[in-house]
Amino acid sequence: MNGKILLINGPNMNMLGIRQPEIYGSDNLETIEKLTVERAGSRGYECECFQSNYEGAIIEKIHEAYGKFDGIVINPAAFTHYSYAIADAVSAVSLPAVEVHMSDIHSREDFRHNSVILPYCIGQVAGLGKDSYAAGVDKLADYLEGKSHV
Ligand code: CA2
Repeated sequence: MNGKILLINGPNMNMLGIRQPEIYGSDNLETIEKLTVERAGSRGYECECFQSNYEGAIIEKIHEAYGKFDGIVINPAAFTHYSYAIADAVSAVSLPAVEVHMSDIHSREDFRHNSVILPYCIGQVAGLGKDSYAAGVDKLADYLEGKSHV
């Protein structure tokens, strides 16, 4: 294996810390990426970070991950709820992926309750704020180390 994890953040995540801190907290994307890189490092993995507001760019990044990364931590943001194209990309590369959300999507608006991507992931972490990312890295690292068969 390559010892590498890919972190993907979807649309509007570049607005974190700028608007709606009551929902998503006051940390910005840069801080979240730094915390994720640190947690991955503590588990022995390099972590590359990618954010895009474009569905096609996210799909191409997932395709590029094939053969280069051991797994993916992804916050698909609003695409979580309707992008069958991103779901197909995750399925196509057959890499273990963990879906993460800062907010508890299950206690918000009805349209946020469902994820079309989760069926192709090994698990989901939601509602821990920025800590969802570290928990997502741990879930993925545990899976890669054979400690979990979720
Ligand atoms: O809780 C999460 O992490 C979400 O993936 C965040 C998405 C939302 O569409 C998902 O349902 C849950 C939103 C991304 C950030 O959007 C912002 C909106 C306003 C201000 C700052 C960020």
